[in-house]
Amino acid sequence: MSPTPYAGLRSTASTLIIALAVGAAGVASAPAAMAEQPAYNRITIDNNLPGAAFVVSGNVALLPRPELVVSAFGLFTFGPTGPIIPPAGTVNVYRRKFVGGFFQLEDWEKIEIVKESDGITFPNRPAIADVDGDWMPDVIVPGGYFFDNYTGQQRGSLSWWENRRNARQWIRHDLVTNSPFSYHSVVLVDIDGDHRKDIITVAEDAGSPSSSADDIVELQMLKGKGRGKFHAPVKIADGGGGLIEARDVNGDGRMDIVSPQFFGPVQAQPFVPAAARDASVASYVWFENNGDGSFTRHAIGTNQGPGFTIVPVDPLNGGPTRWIATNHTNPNVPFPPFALYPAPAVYEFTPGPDPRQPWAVQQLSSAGDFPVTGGIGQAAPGAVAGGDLTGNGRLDLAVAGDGSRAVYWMEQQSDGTFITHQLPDSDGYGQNGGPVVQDLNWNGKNEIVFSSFDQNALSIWAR
Ligand SMILES: [Ca+2]
Ligand SMILES: [Ca+2]
Ligand SMILES: [Ca+2]
Ligand SMILES: [Ca+2]
Repeated sequence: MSPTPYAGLRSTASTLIIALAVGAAGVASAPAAMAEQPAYNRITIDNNLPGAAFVVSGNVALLPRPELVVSAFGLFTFGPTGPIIPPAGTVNVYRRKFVGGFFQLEDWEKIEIVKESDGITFPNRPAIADVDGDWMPDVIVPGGYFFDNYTGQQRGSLSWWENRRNARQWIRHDLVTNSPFSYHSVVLVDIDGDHRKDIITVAEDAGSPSSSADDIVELQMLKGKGRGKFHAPVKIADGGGGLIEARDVNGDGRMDIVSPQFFGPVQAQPFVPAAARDASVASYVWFENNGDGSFTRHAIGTNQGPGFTIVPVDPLNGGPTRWIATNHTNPNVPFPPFALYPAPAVYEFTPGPDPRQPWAVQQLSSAGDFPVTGGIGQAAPGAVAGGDLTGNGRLDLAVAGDGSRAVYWMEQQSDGTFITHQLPDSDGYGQNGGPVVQDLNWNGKNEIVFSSFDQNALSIWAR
């Protein structure tokens, strides 16, 4: 549980204090670099983004080049009982400027989508999608802090922001306001096959920071009416959490939902005998779309501790989707359940012939790749993204350290194993949002984008 921006996702009130107090302490060195390691340079495109949180990319404005959409929680202040959650954050789109006939990675124009005056508490991972069907991508913003309800506040929200004037003007549309739940991610997909896109999300109320028994986590659907209108959210299954993905996992033509689990029963995973671990205590799950409005939750992996993310990566040269996952743990904490979780790791999951059975798992990272700074409240790693970073046609990974206060990339070797490298100039660049792996400047090489809550920054690593 680290207080990242994503952070916000996994922190407790007490841990947040510690985390913020610890700040950017020392970070152990990553393993030695390989001879062929590309030399990355860090380019900071915003060094004044208080509470920098999530980063996504997409083609928001006309011209086929990607923009960055970035959320930020705002400025934290400190009261007698610890940090005070900022009441309002921001969401901005960064578009590259055309300077001297070139698009340079250094030159970006920042346009506000969600302003502080809009009063959105903890804008989490934005989703870029055409909500109203006018062919212009819009931005959906899930919001809220998962311990809010426990402290008597109900500031969870879902809103979408209509793209006007080629991403220069954004019209607010509220879907959910003043919710006791927090929302961290959404997918816009026609889940029920009526040819209207629906919103699927996970609602989380983490209750008391000191108890996982009172957590309420449920998969919710906002059924689409068309033209950007939706019904109120309804619960369609128990569990899941955090950052969800939509894929047709079992190939039956119906879209399913894949999710990590962090809050709730999974926190007691070590106390459940391995053979008895079902989907409720699984680190990662998928929700099978039964086609009749019901969803069945299946375990993907049941031995990784609290899950942070699981993402589909489409291979570069065809072949099946690769599922890459991270847990979120801290071996520094000497007492259970924390001490019993597996160490911070990046995993790959591969479904067997029956994806309803737990998937084969392989650990891609090595012991000690993501050293955590600090005790309870800190955890690693964070989110992960895939892409070829070396230009040799093999899939590599970018990994947020989060409570391991740096950013990393994992280089795939010819034998399929991975070697983890810390990106240069990232000591203390902790509690990261992103990564985005994309060729932003069309030079044939992928860049890596991370934000840092610790440094209030948004940076690109380029080579
Ligand atoms: Ca639109
Ligand atoms: Ca629908
Ligand atoms: Ca399916
Ligand atoms: Ca590039």
